[in-house]
Amino acid sequence: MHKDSMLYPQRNQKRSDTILDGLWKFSFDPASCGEKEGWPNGLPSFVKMPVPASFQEMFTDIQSREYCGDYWYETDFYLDEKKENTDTVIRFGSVTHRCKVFLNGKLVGQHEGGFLPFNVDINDAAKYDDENKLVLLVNNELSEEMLPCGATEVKPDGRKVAHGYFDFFNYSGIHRSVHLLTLPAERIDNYAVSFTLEENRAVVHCTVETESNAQVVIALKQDGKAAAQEQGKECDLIVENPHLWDTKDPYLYEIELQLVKDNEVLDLYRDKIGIRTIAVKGTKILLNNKPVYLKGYGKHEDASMFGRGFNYAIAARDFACMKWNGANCFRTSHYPYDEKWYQMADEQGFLIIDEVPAVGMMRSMHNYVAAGSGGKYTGFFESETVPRLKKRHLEAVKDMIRRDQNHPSVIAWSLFNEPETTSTYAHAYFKDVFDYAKKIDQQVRPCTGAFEKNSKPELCQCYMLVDFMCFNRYYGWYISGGDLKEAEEKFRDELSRWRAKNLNIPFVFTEFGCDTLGDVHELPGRMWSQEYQREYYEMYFKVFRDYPEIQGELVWNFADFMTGQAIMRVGGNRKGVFTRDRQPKDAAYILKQHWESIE
Ligand code: CKU
Repeated sequence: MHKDSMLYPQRNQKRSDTILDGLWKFSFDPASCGEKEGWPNGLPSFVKMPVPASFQEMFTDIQSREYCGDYWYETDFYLDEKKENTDTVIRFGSVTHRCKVFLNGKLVGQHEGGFLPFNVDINDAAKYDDENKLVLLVNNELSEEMLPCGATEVKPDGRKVAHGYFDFFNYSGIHRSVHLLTLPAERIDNYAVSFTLEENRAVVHCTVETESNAQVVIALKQDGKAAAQEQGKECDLIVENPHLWDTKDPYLYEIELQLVKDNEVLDLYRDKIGIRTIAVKGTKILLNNKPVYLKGYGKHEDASMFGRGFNYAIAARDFACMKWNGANCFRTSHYPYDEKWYQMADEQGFLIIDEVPAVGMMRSMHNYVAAGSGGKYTGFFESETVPRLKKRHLEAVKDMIRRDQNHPSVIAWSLFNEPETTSTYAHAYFKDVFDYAKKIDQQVRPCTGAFEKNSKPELCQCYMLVDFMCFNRYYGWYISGGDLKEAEEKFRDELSRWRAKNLNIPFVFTEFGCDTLGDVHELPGRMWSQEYQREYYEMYFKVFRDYPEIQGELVWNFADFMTGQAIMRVGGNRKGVFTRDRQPKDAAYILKQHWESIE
C-alpha cells in the first residue's frame, strides 16, 4: 500500500529527503548478460553519466546515441543509523522506460513506465551507518503492449533499433531526481482535495490515505495564519471569504496534514493548494464558474544536452517565454512531466492539460513496421496485445491522477493522443479508460483526448467520450501544404461538419503548426520560412473567430524538439514557435499580439 504513495518528497520535522543526483556509473548491456554476470553487485566497467539526464546526449558515436536495449546505472550512498519507527525508501521521479532496482546486490523493486514516479522500500536490503550500492538495470525497448507504443527491430547483427509510433526521440535514462527518503513507519500516503464554492465561502473536501489509525489533523493556512482546521481522514474545511486561485492571481493556501497519536505527532506533510473549481458547461470551460479561454502550447520535455532530463533553468525560461507572449495554458504532450513543472504552473497561474503517455496507438506507414501480420491489416485495437496495453494504460492513468490531482493548474486529463478512433473496439477500450479516470479523480475533472485528422466527424467512434474536443490539425502543412487558401477552405469545411453534430461541448485546438527554420526568410512566404509560419497562424486565428465553440488554441509546438531520424525531420521537429534554445521565431510576435488581445 505504502508503495503507491505519490506524495512529492519533502524534508520536515518528520521526513528526511536526500537527493542522490550527480555523476553515476553507466554501462550498456547489449547482450543482456549483466544480471547473470553479477552486475547488480557493481558494474565491471563503466563511463560516468549525469543524473538526471538522457544518456543519448552524452555520446559522440551513433551506436551509443541510438542505443536500444538494456543498460545499467550505479551509485553509492551512505545511510545514517536507522531511527526507530521509520522506513527507508528510494523514490525515482522517472526512469525511462522500465527498470529493476538492486540494493547491495539484492533485487528491491521493479517498475514499468518511463514518465511517472515510483517508490522502492529498502528497509531489509539497506546497510545502516554504512555505505550502500544502488544499481539499476534499465531498458528502453518499445512495443505495442506498453506506453508509449512502438516496435523494436532486431537487425541481422543483433543490434536493436527502437521505432516509436510517435514523433519524439526515444530519450531514455534516469530523467528525474532520485530521492533517498526516511519516512515515519506510520505515515500519510496520499491526500486529495476538491472544492465547492458557495457564497462568500469555500468548502475544501479533503481525503487522506493512511494505513495508520492515528488521528488525522488537517489545517489550512492563509498567509501564514490559520484559515481552517479539521480532524479525520475525510473532512470538510470551511474557508470564509476564500482567496481563489486563477490565472491572474494564482493564490496558494498552505495545507498541513498531521498524524497524531497520544499527543505525539507521528507524521507531517505540508503542501500548497489553490482553491478553484473547473468544469465544462455547454461550449464553455469554466474556471471558478467563469469562462476561460485556453491560449498556449503543446510542449515537450526536451532540450539539447539534457534531453528529457529535468532542469530548472530550462523550465524557468519556458515559463518566462510563455508568459511573455500571453499564453495561459499548455498540454504536457505526450506524457506527464516532472512534478516541478506543475508546481511552477501552480505558482505562476498556468493551466495544464495533463496527458498520459498513451501515444502511438495507431499503425501507419510512419510506424516503419508491416501493418498487421501476414500483410493483412489489423486495426490497432483489435490486436491480441491490447488487453496488456490497456492494463498499462489504466495504471498510468491511476499514477498520473494520484500524482497530480491536487495541483490547481491541472484542469483536465488527456487520456490519449491520436489513437485510431474509427473502430468500435477503440470505443470499448477508451470507454473503460474514461470511466476509470472519472471514478478515481476526486475533483472529477474534465477528461479529453487529442484527435487527429482521421478521426473525422463521420467516422470517429470516440468523440462522445470526451468533455471537450481536442483537435490536432495541420491544414496548410500535411494537408494543402503551401496553399493556405485551399487549406482554409478544407479547414472550415471540417469545422462545419463537426459543428453540424451539435455536440454542445467546447472545441480546443491542441495542435496546429508548421515546420519553420529559424534562418529561412522568403517573400512571399513559402513552406519552412518564417513568413509562412506567420501567415499560417494568422489564417487559423481568423478561422477560430468564426467558431465561438472554439475555446482554446494550443499551438504545436512551443519549441523545436528532437525526434528520430527521418526524411521529414531536420535536426528534429521544427514546428517550434521558439527555437530549441528558446529564442523567438517571427511568429512568436504574432502569437503575442493575438493572445494579448484575447481576454
Ligand atoms: C506532430 C498526425 C499528427 C501527429 N501530431 C503529433 C505530434 O507528436 C507530432 O509532433 C503531429 C507533427 O509535428 O507532425
